[in-house]
Amino acid sequence: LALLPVRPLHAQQAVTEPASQAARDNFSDMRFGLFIHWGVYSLLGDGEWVMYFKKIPYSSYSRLPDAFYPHHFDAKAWVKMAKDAGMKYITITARHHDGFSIFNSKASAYNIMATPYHTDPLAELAKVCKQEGIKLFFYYSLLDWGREDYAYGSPIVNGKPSKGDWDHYIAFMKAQLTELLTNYPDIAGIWFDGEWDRPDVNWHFDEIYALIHKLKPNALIGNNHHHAARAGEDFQMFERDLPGENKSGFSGDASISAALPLETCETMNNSWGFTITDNHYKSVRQVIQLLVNAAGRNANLLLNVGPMANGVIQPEFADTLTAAGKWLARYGSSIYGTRQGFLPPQSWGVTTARAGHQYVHILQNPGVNPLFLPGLPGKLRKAVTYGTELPVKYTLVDKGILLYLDGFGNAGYDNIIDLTFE
Ligand code: H79
Repeated sequence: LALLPVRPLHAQQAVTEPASQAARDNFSDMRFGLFIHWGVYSLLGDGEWVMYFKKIPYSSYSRLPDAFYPHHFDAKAWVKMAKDAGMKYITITARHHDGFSIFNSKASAYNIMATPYHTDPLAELAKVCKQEGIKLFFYYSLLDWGREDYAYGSPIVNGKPSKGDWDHYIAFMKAQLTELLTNYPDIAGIWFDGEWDRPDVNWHFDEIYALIHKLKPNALIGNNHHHAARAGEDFQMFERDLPGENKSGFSGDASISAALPLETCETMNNSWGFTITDNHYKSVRQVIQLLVNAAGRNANLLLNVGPMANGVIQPEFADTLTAAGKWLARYGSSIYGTRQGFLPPQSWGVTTARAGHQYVHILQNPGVNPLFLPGLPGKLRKAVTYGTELPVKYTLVDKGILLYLDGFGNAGYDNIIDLTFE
């Protein structure tokens, strides 16, 4: 009798068990997070791509760690800022494309312990996040401009290395991810970026994702590869686009995965890493509308700041975030824990839904009064303006509702109608 063929053991081990639905739901419920880009590039004040765009040879760039001493770094201050902004999680760059690890790593000497600071800021941040009930995610670059095994093919590395060692690079990343998931035991997930640099290689994501979920079954995995989500990924992100948009040019291939939590990442100005010349600060109105527009598309907003090398988050960011936090303290239940409401995004705004409520966010004057909303999702019990609880005049019609938008303000983010259903 012939034996039935069996799958080799190593292939079985690589099967990815996704994080639980509850972990994914909790992620969506948070709706607002702080993205932090911080590394030795912050010293140069020209963004995290400075090595690439200024064609800085790796041999020169790698002098930067010797000058990195963030004497004002205060994890408590960062976490407090995030909490005051109404944010529920933080995603910070553990290692960006320049290859510098801002954490204590045995797998690479090019890390924070090689700086005069000689202290792991991620350990401190993880401790404070846990104390304060903020979830912490690590951004992790797949692309590396400096390592020989990666063999980045650009003049910035003093000529293309003659040969890479891809297996070695994959093993290196697994070693670092193991550090990140075990040395910071409460880590909530990994945010990958940079895959688009090498479409020609096998990234071994089956093994990498399986490793992450083996070490921490409910760590959420996202990968900013600009395509539809792949097996083993727990959330889908859109860089500088709301789901369905493609302003960035990155989201063209990213059909929306209805099954997964969504996240839009944007930044407070036009830069990720600290950029001294970038004063294109988003206004409070822009930030709140971005958050509302994301929630109305079923997405979280991961909003970035690039702290200065000294560890300070500039007041132009912090003040706006504080104002957004004041808005959330008042209107948060129309955002946290919601999902896209009964209407898809409209020219005038969006709807969000939670526990018997539909929140109609009027972000700009619809130009018509009354406003017709088609297809109510149930029997309406009452309609009030959110916050004041004053009744909103309405007429139920055959196929929906006419809402009379009388006495509405012009701020563009505080006209919310709370519809309660039986
Ligand atoms: O971490 C932040 C950025 O550094 C990283 N993702 C966010 C969250 C990122 N920025 N850009 N990209 C990823 C893709 C960049 C592609 C390009 Fe280029 C950089 C297009 C033009 C410059 C490299 C050089 C690829 C094509 C030319």
